[in-house]
Amino acid sequence: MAVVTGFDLKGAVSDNRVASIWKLATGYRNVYAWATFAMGLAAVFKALTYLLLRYFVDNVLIGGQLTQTVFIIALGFVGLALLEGSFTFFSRSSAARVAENLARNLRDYVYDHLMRLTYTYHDKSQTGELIQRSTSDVDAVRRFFSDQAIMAGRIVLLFVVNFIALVYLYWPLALASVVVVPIVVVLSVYFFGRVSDAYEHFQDQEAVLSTTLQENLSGIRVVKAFARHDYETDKFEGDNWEQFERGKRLLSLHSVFWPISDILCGIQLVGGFFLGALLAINGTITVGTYLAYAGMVIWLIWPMRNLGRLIVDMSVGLVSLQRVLDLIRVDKEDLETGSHAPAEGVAGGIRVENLTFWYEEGHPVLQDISFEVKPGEVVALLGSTGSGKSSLVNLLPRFYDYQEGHIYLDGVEITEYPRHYLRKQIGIVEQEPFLFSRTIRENIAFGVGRHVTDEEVHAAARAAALHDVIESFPEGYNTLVGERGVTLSGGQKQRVAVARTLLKDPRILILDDATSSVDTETESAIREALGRLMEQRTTFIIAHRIQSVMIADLILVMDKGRIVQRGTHDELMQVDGIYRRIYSMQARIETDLEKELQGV
Ligand code: DCP
Ligand code: MG
Repeated sequence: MAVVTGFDLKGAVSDNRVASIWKLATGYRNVYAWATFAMGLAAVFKALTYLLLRYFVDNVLIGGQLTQTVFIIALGFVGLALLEGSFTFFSRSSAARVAENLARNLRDYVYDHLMRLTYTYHDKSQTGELIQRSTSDVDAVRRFFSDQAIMAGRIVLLFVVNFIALVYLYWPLALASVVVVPIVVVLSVYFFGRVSDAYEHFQDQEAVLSTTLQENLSGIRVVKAFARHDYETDKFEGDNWEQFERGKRLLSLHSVFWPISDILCGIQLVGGFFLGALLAINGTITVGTYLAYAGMVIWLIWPMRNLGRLIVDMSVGLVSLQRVLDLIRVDKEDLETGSHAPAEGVAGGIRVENLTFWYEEGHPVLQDISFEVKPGEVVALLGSTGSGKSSLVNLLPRFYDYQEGHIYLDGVEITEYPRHYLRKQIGIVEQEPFLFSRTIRENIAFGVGRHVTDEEVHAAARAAALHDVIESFPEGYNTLVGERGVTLSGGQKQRVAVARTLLKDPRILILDDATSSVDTETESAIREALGRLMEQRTTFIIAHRIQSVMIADLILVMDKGRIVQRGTHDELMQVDGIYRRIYSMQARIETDLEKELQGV
């Protein structure tokens, strides 16, 4: 299973971002601790280099004793440089590796989480927004853990170590060298807030842009058919312009902040050099101390300069982290929990009692539905568009949860079954089938969690009256289907979806308008093939043609979320009602058509 083990991010969701980061780093904290330690050592070796420099200048150079100590000191410089370099390298590379791992896990987790969110959540959310959170935001989080976390450690350690070393050199000079620190900190914190807001705005707009783009690309046919290019292009330009404005605002914040912080740090550096020189000239400190100071103070200013950059970058990382956590916060579907999961599968008897269901409170789409099907029987649902047929069958695999009443499968309420189990037992041909940009074979074999042979795939395709069509393609079963299957016709797509469900071999089969896009002849071919396949399984058929529903053991005629008529074809033909009206209408159209054809 694709679930990332030991990485339950749900636990990392906290209102406190620091707590979230701490939890996210679970399992990686040791490496970070080592990286920090190594970085601290590197900083110490750097400071030691300057102390050695002081010794060299004061005791060797000025003392004028050019003996073999010079070589020892030279070796000391090389050794310290090597040590500093190795520890810096070790620290950075281990942190980067860990951050890549963390980001990979996070990406897997977010993807897995997206796949497991409820239908209701996906109904309401925009694809572009979700894509952005799982790509660009996750990447910003990665940068947070690889660059910024390490940078934070480096800044703190370099500052602390060099400050201590400076205090050791000559403490009044050390104090004089950190005068601007409070100003830089206050400034950084102020800009942190401003940049966070600006970046959040920027990301929100980027999500709007990706959603517009994604919708227009999937709906390109509609845009073209209604000649709405200009309108849609203008709309995109408007959104893009807004994105540009927000990006500009973000950049202008940066362009104000950097010069200010650079000027402050520059003044501090020059002031320190100057003060140190004065002290050296009047003999308060030695020349060696001055040189050591000049070297170290650069590494004291460096953290100060980078503190601002770090804080600003971090605000970006933290905003993205928040956006990712907000997504993770959404409850996913519980696929596994459930007390009833008989290993031998289900028989397929279904009883619905006083069922009421709504998507939005106060607007029930199904009301007071009751009926019963024995295992292996066929139920047909007939009714006007929007009467709730798809909604009713979508409750069976628990895509949505009903509010009132009961649905029993083999006498056990379906809420007792784990969703995963239930969905293995039920095969559904969706009203608007979706095909992946993979080969036809892969699309047909999609729902089967095991290796399938060519014979099995061909048998399923034959049953869906599709085999000959596929064979006529130059690439046969290896023909690639474009996104949303644009290279196939509507009827061909439907038949791929039928084949896919048949191959899954479910106990309960749901055909939601599965033959709406195929001609009458093909439909009867599929019906014949399905007739054999439906024999041992409970089947729900939603169809508009009487021929497709008349074979059913039970026909339910629906209107506005209620069952208004029920019975077999013969029973329903006895009474004056919607069913008989639809029948005679369709029969009339057909005889008219026949007459016309004969007249030709
Ligand atoms: N509905 C909704 N949210 C959804 C799906 C549907 O609010 N995610 C609403 C739209 C309709 C009502 O529920 O008002 C019933 O929709 P169905 O899809 O169940 O209707 P049918 O399947 O009967 O219609 P059709 O024959 O057009 O497929
Ligand atoms: Mg429908």
